[in-house]
Amino acid sequence: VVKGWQDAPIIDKSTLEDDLSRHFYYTLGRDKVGKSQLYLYHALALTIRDRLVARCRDTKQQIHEQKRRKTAYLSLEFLMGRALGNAILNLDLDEQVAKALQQYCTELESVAEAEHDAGLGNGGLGRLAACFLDSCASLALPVIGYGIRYEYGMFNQAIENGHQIEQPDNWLREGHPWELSAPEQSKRIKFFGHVESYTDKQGRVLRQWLDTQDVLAVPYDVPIPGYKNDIVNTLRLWKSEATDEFDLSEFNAGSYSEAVARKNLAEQITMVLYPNDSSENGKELRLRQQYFLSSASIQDVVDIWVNKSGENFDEFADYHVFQLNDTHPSIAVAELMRVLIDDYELDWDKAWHITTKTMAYTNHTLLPEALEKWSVSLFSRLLPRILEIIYEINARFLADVAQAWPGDVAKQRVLSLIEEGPEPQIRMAYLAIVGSYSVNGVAALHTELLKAGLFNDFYQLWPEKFNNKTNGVTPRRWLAHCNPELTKLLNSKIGDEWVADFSKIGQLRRYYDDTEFHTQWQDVKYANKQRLVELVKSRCGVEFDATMMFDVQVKRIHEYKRQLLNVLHIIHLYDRIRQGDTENCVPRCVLLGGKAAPGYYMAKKIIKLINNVAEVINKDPLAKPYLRVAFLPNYNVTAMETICPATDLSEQISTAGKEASGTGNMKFMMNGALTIGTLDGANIEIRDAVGADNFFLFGARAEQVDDIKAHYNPEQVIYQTESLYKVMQLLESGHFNLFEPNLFDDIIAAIKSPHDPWLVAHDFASFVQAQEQVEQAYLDSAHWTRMSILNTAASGMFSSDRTIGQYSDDIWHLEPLLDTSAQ
Ligand code: 26R
Repeated sequence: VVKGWQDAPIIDKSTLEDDLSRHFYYTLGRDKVGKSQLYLYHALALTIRDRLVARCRDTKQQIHEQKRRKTAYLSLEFLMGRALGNAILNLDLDEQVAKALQQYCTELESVAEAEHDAGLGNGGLGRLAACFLDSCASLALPVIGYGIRYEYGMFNQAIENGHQIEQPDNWLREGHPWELSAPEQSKRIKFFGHVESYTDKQGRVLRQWLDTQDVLAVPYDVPIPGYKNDIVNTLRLWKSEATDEFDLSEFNAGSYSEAVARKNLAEQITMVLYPNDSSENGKELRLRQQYFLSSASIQDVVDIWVNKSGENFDEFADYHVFQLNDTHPSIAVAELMRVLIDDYELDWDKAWHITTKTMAYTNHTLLPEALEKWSVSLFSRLLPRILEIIYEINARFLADVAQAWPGDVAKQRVLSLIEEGPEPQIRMAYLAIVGSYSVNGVAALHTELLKAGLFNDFYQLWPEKFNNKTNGVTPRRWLAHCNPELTKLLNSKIGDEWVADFSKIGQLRRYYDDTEFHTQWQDVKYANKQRLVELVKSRCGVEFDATMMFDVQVKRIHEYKRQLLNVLHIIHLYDRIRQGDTENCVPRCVLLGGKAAPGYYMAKKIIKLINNVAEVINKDPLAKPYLRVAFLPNYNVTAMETICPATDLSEQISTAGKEASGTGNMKFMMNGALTIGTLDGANIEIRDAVGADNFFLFGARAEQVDDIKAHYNPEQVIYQTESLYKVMQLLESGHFNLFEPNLFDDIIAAIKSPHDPWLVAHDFASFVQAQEQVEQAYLDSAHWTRMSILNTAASGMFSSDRTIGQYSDDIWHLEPLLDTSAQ
């Protein structure tokens, strides 16, 4: 503490109104004439940020003064969505904010609309990271998120003539009021160059990485408030910038302007998020992003350690964990080795001991095409020193393999970090497993499949490394914030403790048969459906009706998620209506939404099919009373906040064994939707929690899939299943592409192919049957309401607070910080 320095002034609730007007009129320089929701939003965000910054400083101080063990959560994606509503909820400022906004004749709901989503992620994996940050802060755990500050996040999806059009997401254009940059803590990141040996003063031969082209990593800190506990953690996002060095030859040749212009290359690294969540494509810029994030974050953690404890690393592993969110940042394993060996001159064994005591890896997918591999030749050019280290890790690892399987050369080949072939590749998942003390899957089935299949050899070698951490979602954003009406109702019955301790939601069971409560429950759902009706009307131009059943599938478009199966069912319903078979028909509105990776041909075709089918059905007056279909463009976090509270039926229909966990399934459940689903990912645990009677199960099981594939004959299945036969007839007749001949030929062929890995035709009949059970159940509204209540009541274990508690207990071993809110 420097004497004579003024302490930060206290900011509190009583000054919120004044702060808002100060920021509006002075920080932003606006006035009544220039009034706009955008500037009000910015002024409010700055007002809230002031309160976050103060607590963030205190939280950091606590971590540093007390020399705390902490976790660095490394992720290429953080799908944060909007921050304002969440911050107001967690800081308990609702009433203050409402009052302050009255002065401007407006309300929070309308001001909040001005905020752009921070869409720095593709889907499940990125949103999980965001839920985890909320839970870590709410549980007062010292966890810092490290990610990339992409200039352009996930693309905006427009639909033109039924096709997906990608538009850039310039989310920073109007400014990002939540972040604070700290340029003085920038890191240098090395690329290219070559490696040489040298001999140090003690005569040891060491390696140095020379003639590199360096890039600066500049940190931008985003505050992460805990729920009503005065803890504010940090999400540190790195932006790439050029160093001030010029290429000397260019400079001397008088090409000053060209030399300055070349600085752009450095800035490209963090320009855009790769919108791929399906197949890995090996682009050099993506590898640069991965190393950039890993190196900056490792350096940051090590710098903080050295500043406090000096260059002694004996206790480093007692105070640090690096959690790797999939293999994307797995190069951190080699980078930590490099920093310890090259920068701090530790010997290999010591460095390896520290690395394998601090790294932990989470796997998020079993799909072989999504497993990352990087070509050795690319590595040797871009990161020559890192490649050397990976070779050395591999040599030592293969010696262990030889010990475990004596004389088995084939084992060494299949387990090698380097896949041999015409273009040798580095297997990033293997690097992550070898370098980590913990390897976890994201749902029980997923972890079992990892152990039995993909990673079986590693499981035999190191069974103790493997563990499961079933995903969860934060009940703050996904219930308290997005469903205020239900929150009010819940609070009136069981109090509000469930927001901080979601295991308490189970108390709701007491009311599952209370008829007065049923009416209230139904009223809330109806009001939420009304909000979704508005959204669908304005975004899709389709008229939904809140008295009908809302059947929803929103998620990335992928063949394994089987939006196609959903479409076939919609066509089946339409066919029934046209045949006059409407006696037991429950009127329904079907909503689909999701983005396709720009290079994923089939996924884009599926979007077009959904839109064409929707158009035919929606303009048929015969269908109108029974069936309406919409595709919501640009599905994102904010859209989900309106969608999940309004959903009756949640579609979780992936081919069994393919969806690692799913997290949308949990958001729907919390908000009282019933699930129709396969025994896949966390669906299994959802069904176990709520009971088989309250879940609509269908389809092949994971362990049956291989057998079915061995004798699969979809043409025969179609021929033998009348309903499917009719659906395929309609589709093949061109009914949904009258003026676009052959448009859906590839989709038809995929369904009919004996090699269809997703078994769409196989599961159709079973799906239709389960949908008929849904109709039966929905017709009895008291029965449906009971099941709906039970779903919310049984969702306690799907809070990410539970998940993070387990990460902390089993992997991280963190102690909670002091809750200072009472003081
Ligand atoms: C390598 C690159 C192309 C890439 C592959 C896959 C980039 C991004 C992904 C995203 C994957 C890993 C993903 O989002 N997986 C999802 O993770 C969720 C959180 O664990 C799960 O709920 C979900 O089942 C899984 O698909």
